[in-house]
Amino acid sequence: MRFLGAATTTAFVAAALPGVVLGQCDGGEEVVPGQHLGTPINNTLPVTHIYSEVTYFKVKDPLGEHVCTDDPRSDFSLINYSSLNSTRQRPPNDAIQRAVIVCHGLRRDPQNYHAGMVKALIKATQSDPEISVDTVAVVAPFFPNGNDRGTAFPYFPDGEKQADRFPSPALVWSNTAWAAGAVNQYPPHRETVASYHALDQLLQWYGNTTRFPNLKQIVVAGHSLGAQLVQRYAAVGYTPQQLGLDVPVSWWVGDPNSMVWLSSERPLSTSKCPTYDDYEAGYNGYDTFGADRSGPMTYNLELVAAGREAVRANFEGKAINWGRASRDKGDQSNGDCAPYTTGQDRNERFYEFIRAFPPSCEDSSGDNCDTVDVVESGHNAPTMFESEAGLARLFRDNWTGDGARAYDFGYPRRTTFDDPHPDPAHAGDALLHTDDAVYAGNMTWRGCFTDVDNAQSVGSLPFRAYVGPLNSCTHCTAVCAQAGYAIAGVSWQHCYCGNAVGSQTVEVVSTSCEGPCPGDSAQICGGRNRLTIFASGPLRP
Ligand SMILES: *[C@@H]1O[C@H](CO)[C@@H](O)[C@H](O)[C@H]1NC(C)=O
Ligand SMILES: *[C@@H]1O[C@H](CO)[C@@H](O)[C@H](O)[C@H]1NC(C)=O
Ligand SMILES: *[C@@H]1O[C@H](CO)[C@@H](O)[C@H](O)[C@H]1NC(C)=O
Ligand SMILES: *[C@@H]1O[C@H](CO)[C@@H](O)[C@H](O)[C@H]1NC(C)=O
Ligand SMILES: *[C@@H]1O[C@H](CO)[C@@H](O)[C@H](O)[C@H]1NC(C)=O
Ligand SMILES: CC(=O)N[C@H]1CO[C@H](CO)[C@@H](O)[C@@H]1O
Repeated sequence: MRFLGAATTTAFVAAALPGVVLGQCDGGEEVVPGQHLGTPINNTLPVTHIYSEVTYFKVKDPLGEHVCTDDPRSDFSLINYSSLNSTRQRPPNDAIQRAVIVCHGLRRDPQNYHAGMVKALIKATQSDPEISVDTVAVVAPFFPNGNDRGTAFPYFPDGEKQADRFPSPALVWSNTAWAAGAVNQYPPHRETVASYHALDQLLQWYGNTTRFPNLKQIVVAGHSLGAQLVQRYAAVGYTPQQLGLDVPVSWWVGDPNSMVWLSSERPLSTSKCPTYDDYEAGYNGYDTFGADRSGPMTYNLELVAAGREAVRANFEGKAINWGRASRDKGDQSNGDCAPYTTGQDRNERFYEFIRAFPPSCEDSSGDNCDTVDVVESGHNAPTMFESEAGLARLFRDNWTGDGARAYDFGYPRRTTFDDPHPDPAHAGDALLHTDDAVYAGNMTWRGCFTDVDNAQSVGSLPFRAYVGPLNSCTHCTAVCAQAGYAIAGVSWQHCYCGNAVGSQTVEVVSTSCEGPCPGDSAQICGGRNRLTIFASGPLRP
């Protein structure tokens, strides 16, 4: 992802050991999240926008195990980037009409996500002056890992015990485990706070109309790995009702690399991936997730124990706003085979997910209306936030509390199931990449299909007719028909024929087949590991 430029920072590594003792608070009162300023954490984190500041949010240990330093305010502390108002002061609570919580991606750069979101907010201001830094609270929580030591939180390399090396109350997670809700790794021996718990407490902080009397809507947004966090959190997270929130929450999920699957079925072959259903891809082993690195999962074990249908119902009860970048065909699975069982790249995985678990906007109250927006963009968070679709979901929808929300953005649609909140102005539009022609042998277009890839081991069509620069749909169907086959498949220079597709072959979204044919650039000849298929009868006998 391109962002506003990497901020350079000088590492903060304290020279001397501080006089702090971590332990159970003696007779300490119960900590209430945000009850007072979180304990400040020494750091050298950059601030990348004039309307941003680094602040600290006190997080309550869900199991009641407090962290005490000699700072009387101490308990777990989550670094959050908060927004300032137009006079660069903390806005008064009663001015806030909306809270947007934005989760950073793999690079753990909340300063850039905060700046990107504030930039989008300022863009929204241009057409609606009420929506501004004076009325919207943007907060970017930081989920640091050990690599951020000395920059995001103090580190004393000479400390004898781990507690001496990591003495601060900063919540720190192992590697990328925060994106799947694992418990914290530091402070050491206090490994009980799931990143999902920290998000719950942010929601409870804002979703309280005694504190924020004019708040109408909370949005939890994430792009890329931040979107994985948001999707997994929406799936297993407590409902706004369970959290006692007074205002609705919507979830903006932009371009995740993978998603937690809500059943044990997968659309593509699982034969190459025995671990395909393990958490964080499915829910096998949820309760021990992260135990090898910090502590086992502590979050909402009851829901997962109740089974997939219960998790699915929990997810489907929430308002999910999907943001899908049209040109994002990236993949960052880093050797993990599980994502490939749901698609070969982010584009396919997204459409397979919504095919399996269709978004809907049928609820008449509109409170849990899902939307799907296709945005002309690559894998780029600021572009997604600043698009018309982004501005609607992040800031405008239900701005006044009257329930108004924009229709889905991005036509023509890719599939029949990606339009949960259809724009009536586009009713009846043809889908992208459909082909109505009748080819040789009475073959017609059937769509885009998988072939051998990271998931599939069996080829899709048995006979390779030719490989050549003259390949086109017209030519390949003619050759296959003449040879007596009922099915033809094209992929770039390759032409395949058969009478049935292979056992592992499945149809995928049409945008996986976008390559112009070498012999006729007006026709589409498949894509990477993907075939455009034509047939005169059924694909399987
Ligand atoms: C932060 O660092 C300063 C200077 O090194 C030190 O005096 C102070 O006690 C530290 N505060 C915390 C909360 O660690
Ligand atoms: C900005 O915040 C300050 C301090 O809370 C407040 O007094 C002021 O009215 C706010 N400005 C605007 C324009 O809302
Ligand atoms: C809501 O906010 C008020 C005012 O800050 C506080 O007294 C109250 O405890 C909060 N309620 C909950 C459930 O946290
Ligand atoms: C809009 O916001 C109001 C006020 O928070 C809430 O009562 C209502 O349910 C929301 N409507 C929708 C459709 O989200
Ligand atoms: C061609 O296929 C269509 C259905 O796709 C069928 O109705 C028609 O009879 C077929 N024509 C021939 C000549 O087989
Ligand atoms: C809760 C939240 O997102 N923002 C908090 C960040 O930290 C500051 C200072 O502790 C609080 O005032 C904000 O409310």
